[in-house]
Amino acid sequence: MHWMDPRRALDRSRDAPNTSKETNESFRQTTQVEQRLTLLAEPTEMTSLALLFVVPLLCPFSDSAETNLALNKPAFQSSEYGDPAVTGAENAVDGNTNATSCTATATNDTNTWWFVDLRAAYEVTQVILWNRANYPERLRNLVVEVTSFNPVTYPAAYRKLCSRFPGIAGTQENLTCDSPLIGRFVRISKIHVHGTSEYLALCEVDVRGNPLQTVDSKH
Ligand SMILES: [Ca+2]
Repeated sequence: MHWMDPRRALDRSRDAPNTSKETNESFRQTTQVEQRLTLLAEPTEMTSLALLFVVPLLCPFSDSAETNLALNKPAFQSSEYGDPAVTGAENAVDGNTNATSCTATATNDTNTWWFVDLRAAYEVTQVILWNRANYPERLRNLVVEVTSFNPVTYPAAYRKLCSRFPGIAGTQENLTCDSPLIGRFVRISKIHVHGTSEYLALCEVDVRGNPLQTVDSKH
């Protein structure tokens, strides 16, 4: 009795020309199974890779652009015209675009602004403004900016320009950012001519964009 390397024994059994009919049939079936497994393995691996890297990137983006990111988020303004319950900053994020639900700053405010905290960083692409039909001049000569820093806590922090709107806003103005901007806060300010006092009034602010994504190969 002598020792034989198992790998050589397997090779010899596959190559043996005079094995029994039963052995040949078993070998043929084993080979067919191996071939089928090989054929199945390639598309299965490719499909898995596609699910890992493509699906997580595409699905959230396609839905998010249809969502108003500002809806019911915390909002603030430079001053109060009167009772905040009537003309407060949150009136611009309550989902009501009518003139019955608008903001207003104080009479003597010469540096008016309003901003919403989206509560997370987004890639902001568009800001839609709704103006009131009566006193439309209260929404004019506007600057729309996006920043990662709270404009009250860090008033000197860098703000990225989304869009400028000269003149009086119509009932609805769709302002598309010159390029998508990443940030958590969307700020709207009014350019006051020679420091004059003007109200800033917004009936609704609708912010569109995409959540920030990180590639996660585990999902
Ligand atoms: Ca409103």
